[in-house]
Amino acid sequence: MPKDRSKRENEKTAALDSAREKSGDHFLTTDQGLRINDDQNSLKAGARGPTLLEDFILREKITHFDHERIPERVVHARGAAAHGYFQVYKSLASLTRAKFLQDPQVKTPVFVRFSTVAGSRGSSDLARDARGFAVKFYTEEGNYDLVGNNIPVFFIQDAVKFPDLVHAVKPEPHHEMPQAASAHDTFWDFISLMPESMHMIMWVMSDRAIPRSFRMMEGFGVHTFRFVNAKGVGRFVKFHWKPLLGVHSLLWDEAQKISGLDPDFHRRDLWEAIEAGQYPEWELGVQIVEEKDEQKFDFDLLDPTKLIPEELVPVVRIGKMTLDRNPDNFFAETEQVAFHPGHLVPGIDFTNDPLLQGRLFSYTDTQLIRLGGPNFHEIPINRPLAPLHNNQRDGHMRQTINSGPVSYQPNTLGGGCPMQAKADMGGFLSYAERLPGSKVRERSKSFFDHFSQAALFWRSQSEPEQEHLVQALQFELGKVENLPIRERMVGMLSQIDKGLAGRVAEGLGMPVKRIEGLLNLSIPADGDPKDFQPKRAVTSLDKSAALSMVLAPKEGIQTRKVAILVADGVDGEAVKGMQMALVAAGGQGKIVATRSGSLKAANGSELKIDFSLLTTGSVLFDAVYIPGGEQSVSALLRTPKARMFVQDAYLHCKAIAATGKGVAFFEAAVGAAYPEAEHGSKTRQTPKDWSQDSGIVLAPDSSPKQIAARFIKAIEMHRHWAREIRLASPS
Ligand code: HDD
Repeated sequence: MPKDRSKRENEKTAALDSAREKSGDHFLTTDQGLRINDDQNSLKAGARGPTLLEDFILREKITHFDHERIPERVVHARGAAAHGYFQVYKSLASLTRAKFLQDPQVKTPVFVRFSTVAGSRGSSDLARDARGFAVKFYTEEGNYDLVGNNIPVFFIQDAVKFPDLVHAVKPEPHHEMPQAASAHDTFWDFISLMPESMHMIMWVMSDRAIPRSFRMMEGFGVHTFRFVNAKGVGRFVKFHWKPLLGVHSLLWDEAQKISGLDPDFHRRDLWEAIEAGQYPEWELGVQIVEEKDEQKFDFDLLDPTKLIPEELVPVVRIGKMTLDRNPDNFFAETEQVAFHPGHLVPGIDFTNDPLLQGRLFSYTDTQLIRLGGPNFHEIPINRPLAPLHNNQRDGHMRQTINSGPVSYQPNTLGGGCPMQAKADMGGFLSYAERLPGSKVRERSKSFFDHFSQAALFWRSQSEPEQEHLVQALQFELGKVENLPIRERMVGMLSQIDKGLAGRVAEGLGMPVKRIEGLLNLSIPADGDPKDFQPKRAVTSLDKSAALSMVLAPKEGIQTRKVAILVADGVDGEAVKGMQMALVAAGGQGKIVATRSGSLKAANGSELKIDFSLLTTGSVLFDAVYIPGGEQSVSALLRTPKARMFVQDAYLHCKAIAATGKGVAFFEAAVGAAYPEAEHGSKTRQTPKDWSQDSGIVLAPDSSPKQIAARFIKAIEMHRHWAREIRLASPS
């Protein structure tokens, strides 16, 4: 915590303490306010006798404890959240009448919860999974919830399939395994029979499903929504959140190791960034499509398995969200917050996307069981800032004391209040869409192209991203025990791209078999299956650069965490010099040593150790620096965990710098472990050979000052993928 911040906190605590002292507020009480005289012993018949039923203090305490848990969310159970605010850049009056999107001076408070989908509350943050990205805007017209994910499409097209999807991905019911993982038979059994899920599968098998942090992932509203302006003119809109720190991910090997070292990695990262004043920021972007253009795409705007490529409709950034305050209490806020895609404000409306329509039922229903009744809107985190007036009354845990006899409408006894509000008084008017059609249980024919955008995603990935996707599919399908499921999946992948299917199949040691007539239960009973078979992938685009993380522009090293690997006798000036350079560039240099406590540098100065090798690994950092110092380097050389630390960072394609004798350590640790890294040669020659390895900055005769700029540039790239490609195919 910065110094002035902790001083302020201390002053606040002291003031609170003295206020409490005066009011007697510091005494322990029962829930009825009775001051408790002894909280260490229950009431007994004699010091060695039985406990008495009369002990109402014991009973109250234990009863409350017994009821502390509420049902966890059926999906998105594991999450972390923060408070902040949103500000629009300029008025969007021409597009929407939503008040919070009119005035750049207005700061609308928000509460944002990030989550994984499949795992339980106590599962690891590092699961391969979509991440929930749910934002509650407390606007003056009522709460607006944008309940999205970090992936712009979804597995299924119709909400009626949601329970099946979730049953398939959750732990298998007979033995409750595996936790927070899709790599098992029931998930892939379901998916291999659901061609519509293929686009989403490409995303969840990509590195997007293992983000570096919540702060470095995009968010998407997924469905096409509607903006409606004051004149009642509607336009289609897709929502995007663009993180100002860029979009970055982990490698699967890292995710697995971090799960052991720090399963709270994402939660901790968000918490610590906010405590350190490094407030995470996202820009809200919109893609706008005029109503007349609804049919101009080669996909259906109402189909949630499709995105609108940014090359076809650009994302316009309309405002910024900043998260600047951690919750005070996890349960009261993060656990009890209740989101709902149907929490709308005037100026924003739904479309007929059948996934969205089904969601509109599910979210209220789930809060009734999770939060215990219809009054969950009165829980502080869910309370709108806008005043509430209606005739809803009573029910479990009602907080509001409504006065007077009138709880109906129309009335005269209450002066006609509360009254309906006309549109110009802020009343919500549903968009008056014309709805031709008969009542049918049917999927629109325009929803049946399941492979074009999956193929677009695959083609748009860079070489390393494609390789990671192949490896993820090999991992997941490799865990599937039923071979026909694997076969069906590989056959399905071959509809996206034959090369992709071939590579996955090779790892699984099986051939790619064509699946005749894809099983697709969404074809109507009287429909001719031929009419509903997915067409050959056609799209007006060959590639979409926006779909690749590797190709995205990289800017700065703000908040990136660099490990400075040291032992006693380290070159103290080098440590300080690098720390200063990193901090000046917005990053952090943390001292990682062979033990905890503090250590003595060669110049006699004392350095506080931030992390010990006993509890950390380079997977928790973005880059590594090894300073010189004879004694420090020889201690590191004798420590297998220190060698592994740098080897891992190398394998994970991170930036690594070394100065002085630190270079010899790097050479000994990495050169010995990966001799093939040196451009195919099996024998190492001189240290300067490494200079061809982008991301490796070695300077035996230089100070950190001389190499800091180069190192910082290397960290900015996030990863140096050429290394991975070379390691995978030594010549
Ligand atoms: Fe959902 C929670 C996002 C489809 C039913 N969903 C939930 C959360 C997020 C999403 C971020 C967690 C909110 C929080 O942090 O409390 N859900 C999505 C997205 C979807 C989607 C982006 C597709 C575009 N969801 C979806 C469907 C259904 C649900 C089709 C049911 C028909 N979702 C729920 C739920 C949850 C939920 C059961 C569980 C806990 C909760 O609502 O409050 O109602």
